[in-house]
Amino acid sequence: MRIAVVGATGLVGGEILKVLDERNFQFDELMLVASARSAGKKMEYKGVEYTIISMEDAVAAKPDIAIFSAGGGTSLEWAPKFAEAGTTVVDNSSAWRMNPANKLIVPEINASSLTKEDKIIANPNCSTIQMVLALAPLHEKYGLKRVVVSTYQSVTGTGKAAVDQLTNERNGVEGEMAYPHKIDMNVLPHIDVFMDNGYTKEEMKMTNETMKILEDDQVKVTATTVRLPVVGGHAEAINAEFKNDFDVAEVRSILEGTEGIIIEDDPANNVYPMPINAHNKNEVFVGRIRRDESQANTLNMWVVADNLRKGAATNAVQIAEYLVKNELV
Ligand code: A2P
Ligand code: 11C
Repeated sequence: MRIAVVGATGLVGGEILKVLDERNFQFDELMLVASARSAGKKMEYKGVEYTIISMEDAVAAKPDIAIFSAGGGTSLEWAPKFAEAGTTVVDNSSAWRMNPANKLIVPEINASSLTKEDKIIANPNCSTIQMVLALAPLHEKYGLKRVVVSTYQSVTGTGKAAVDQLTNERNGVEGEMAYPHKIDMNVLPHIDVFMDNGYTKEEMKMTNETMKILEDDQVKVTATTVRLPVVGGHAEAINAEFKNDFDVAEVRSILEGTEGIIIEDDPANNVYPMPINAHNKNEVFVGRIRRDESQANTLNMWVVADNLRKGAATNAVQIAEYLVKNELV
C-alpha cells in the first residue's frame, strides 16, 4: 500500500496525517505532496523526515490511494491525472461531489456502493457529513420529509488564514483578513460565496449533498450557515420533519446504536455537545433531542463534530480504510 497525502502542509492535510497515525493505517510508503511552493521542503512525520514532492512527481509515482485536500481547483485539474495513472483519489474538495459519475461517500451510510471502478471518490462537505450521519438512520426508520438547519461553524473550516485572523484579532495584532469582517466577538451569516438565489454555496451544499447521499431527491433541506469565533468544530441546530411519527426514546436508542455517533444529552446535568469537547474527536455528538411541539412528526436536535475530523480527515481516511479492507485498490 502506497499512499499520498495531497495538501499535506494544510490544516486538513495535517489532520489526515494524525488520523492515519491514530488509526494505525498500514502503508509501505507515504508521499507528502503540496504545491510547487513547498516541493523540496522537509516535513517531519512520526519522527521521520520526508521531502515534500510536487504534483507531477506524485502522479508519476502512481500511489495506490491519494487523499486530496488542496482545494477544488487543484482537485479538478489533478484528480483525473492521478486516476488515469491508476491511483484511487479520495477528494475532500467540492470539485467532484455533485458529478453524477462520482460517488459521495459517508462510510457508515453508503460505502458499500464503492467498486474498483470508482477512481475519484468525493468526501462530502463537513457540515453535510455530521448532519447526514445523524439523519440517515432516522430517515430509514421514519422517512425524512424536510430539514431546517442552522449552523454554527468553526473558523478552521476556512483554513489556516482564518485561524490566524481570529488569533491576531484576539491578540490585538494587525494581519491579513480571511473574512470580509472581524470574526472575534462577531457572527457572520456568510460561509463561502453568495449565489443568485440569495443562499451561500455552503447552504446549497447542505441541500444538494444530503439528497445525493440519502439517494432521495424528495428530501427537502433549507440551511442558514453561520461562522463563529470558534475553533473546535461545527455545531448545528437541526429541525427534521418525518413522514411518520416517532417515539423520542426510540430516536435516542436508534442514534445510540449508530456507528460514529455519541449521545450527549442530559440537560439536567448541563450535558450537551459542544465544540470544545468535540475537538480532536472522530465521532459526531448528538444532544438536545426533543420533539418539536409546534408541528407533527418533527424533531429538534443539536449536532456537533470536529469539522477537520469526521467532517474531513476522518471521513476520508475511513474511505481509504474501506477501499483497502475490501480490496478495491
Ligand atoms: P502549500 O502549503 O504548498 O501551499 P489550507 O487550506 O490549510 O491553506 O491548505 C491548503 C493545502 O493545499 C496546502 O497543503 C497547500 O500547499 C495545498 N495546495 C494549494 N495549492 C496547491 C496546488 N496548486 N497544488 C498542490 N497543492 C496545493
Ligand atoms: C467551512 N464547510 O466550514 C466549509 C469548509 O466544501 O469542503 C469546507 C468546504 C468544502 O468553511
